[in-house]
Amino acid sequence: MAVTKLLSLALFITFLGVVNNGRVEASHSVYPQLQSLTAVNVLQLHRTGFHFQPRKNWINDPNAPMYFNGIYHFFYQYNPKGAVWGNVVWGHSVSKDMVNWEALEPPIYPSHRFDKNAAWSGSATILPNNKPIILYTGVDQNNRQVQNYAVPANFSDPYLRRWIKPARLNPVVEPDQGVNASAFRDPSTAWWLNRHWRMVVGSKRNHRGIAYLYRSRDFFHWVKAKHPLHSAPHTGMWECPDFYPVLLSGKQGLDTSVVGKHVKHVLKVSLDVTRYDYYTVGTYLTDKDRYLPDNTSADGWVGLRYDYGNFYASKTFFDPAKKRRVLWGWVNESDSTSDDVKKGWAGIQAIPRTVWLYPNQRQLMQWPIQELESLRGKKVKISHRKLMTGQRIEVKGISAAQVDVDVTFFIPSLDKVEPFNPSWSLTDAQLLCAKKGSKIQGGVGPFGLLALASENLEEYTPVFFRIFKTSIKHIVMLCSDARSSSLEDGLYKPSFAGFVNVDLADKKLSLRSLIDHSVVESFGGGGKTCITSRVYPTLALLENAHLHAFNNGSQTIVVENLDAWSMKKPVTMN
Ligand code: DQQ
Repeated sequence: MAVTKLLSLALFITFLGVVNNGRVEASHSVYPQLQSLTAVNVLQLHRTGFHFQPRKNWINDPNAPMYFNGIYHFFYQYNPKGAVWGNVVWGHSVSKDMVNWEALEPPIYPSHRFDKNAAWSGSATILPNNKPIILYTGVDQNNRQVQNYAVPANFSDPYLRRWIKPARLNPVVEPDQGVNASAFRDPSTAWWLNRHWRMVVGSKRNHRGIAYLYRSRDFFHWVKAKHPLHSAPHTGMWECPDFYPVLLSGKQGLDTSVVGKHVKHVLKVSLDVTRYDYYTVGTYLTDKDRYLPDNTSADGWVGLRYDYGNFYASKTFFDPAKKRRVLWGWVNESDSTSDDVKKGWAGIQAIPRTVWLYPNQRQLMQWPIQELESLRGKKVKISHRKLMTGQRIEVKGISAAQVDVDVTFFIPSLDKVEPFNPSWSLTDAQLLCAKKGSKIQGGVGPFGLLALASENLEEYTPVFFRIFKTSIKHIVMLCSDARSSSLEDGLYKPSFAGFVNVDLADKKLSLRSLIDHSVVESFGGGGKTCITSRVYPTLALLENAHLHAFNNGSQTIVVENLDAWSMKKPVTMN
């Protein structure tokens, strides 16, 4: 798409996001007549088995994930009255393993002049005396977006059920002159440096996306820095900025305040224009208090994504118990609003993922938290099986609608790899996936998994690789193609895709997919490229769902090893 076209699209969508029905709002679609339509029945059909979701109603952004005294806390944007966005309060669930969850009462909701019109997204910081504090966006009585704080009412309650928002100091940050008061939200976790706390708030000026930087000595009085931490032209509103250090090598996570030569920094922004999450890897110039992405890391929608599918408004936190950084992301529905209302629920969270820097220091790696494996039940294994052109191997003996499958493919020969046409875009794998799909025969590939397949393949979601070559290297594409996922019309069925940066020296490619009734969450190349698709089969349901490995390339592929586990449901899920 030409840049000018993109810009006008940005303008248009951003405009839609600011004013709708005369109210200031985030850029979620607003259906006033549906917002408070209480669900009579909660339809179970496409509900997930092991993904986080509340019992009913709408859920969006993850908020303030944190670990405190042996308990993981997870907050989220939640409509307690209906299955579409609106009436948003903070839901709250607690867990000892991020697999089993117990829902508590919403602790943060509009109640004061500084959040009279909404209580939107925010983040937690653990103060040095081991006291958690939350910063969140309130929409105040004048419809301005302001930043407020909330603290636990009673630290001896292990679940931190009640939170208070002291009226004396709130709001702690107001939009000053020059800041767009209807695009000023989602405070990050704060970090401590040179005797000051620092945090960023997402914003935009015209089409420039901005992460405004604020400093404070006491967490209650914040001063805006002269320069933002970072900004980028033509990227539109930056929602939910997240800024954190990653070790140069190793999987261990770091506290958000760590700086030094042994780390790089990551800045993630959720681009309102495209509704995907993008990150850059770079350097935090602490003397200038600015972040500089590496020249291998592009800002904006040509840049790296956490997930090339349905994944937005994500947030990480440092888990001191397991010394890891954990990523949460919201996975919205791809069905229609009327379907959501019928279902009585909408939105899930992706499985929490451990994130770390890949040794080439240019991208992150992501992998489902280890605790998920506690839900693995019956296991099936397939080893050293050839997949000739057009062949499929069915993975039998597991419940294919609720399964964790991890496969390593071996590519005997790369001689017949298809040339990469220079006219194809290297920044838009989705377009290429749409063009090539899972059936058009290539040289090496398409090969991969057919998830949620009906018996006669009327429905299936292929997650697969296709390999191309230029004169200098191989290009590996991972697709998660929802176009044949359901016989139902009128659904959003995108052919999501991303490139996987691997050199194929060992001629192996791995793929893990978490398949859970209406979600297929995939990790290619050991977590280099992730894609989450929402799908709504009509036939491939429960015991009528099937799982296959397939190869539609002209070259034989070997399933070197495939492990599949039927997944149990958590004992408690909200
Ligand atoms: N959702 C929240 C906002 C945020 C947006 C409102 C991102 O704080 O910018 O529900 O999905």
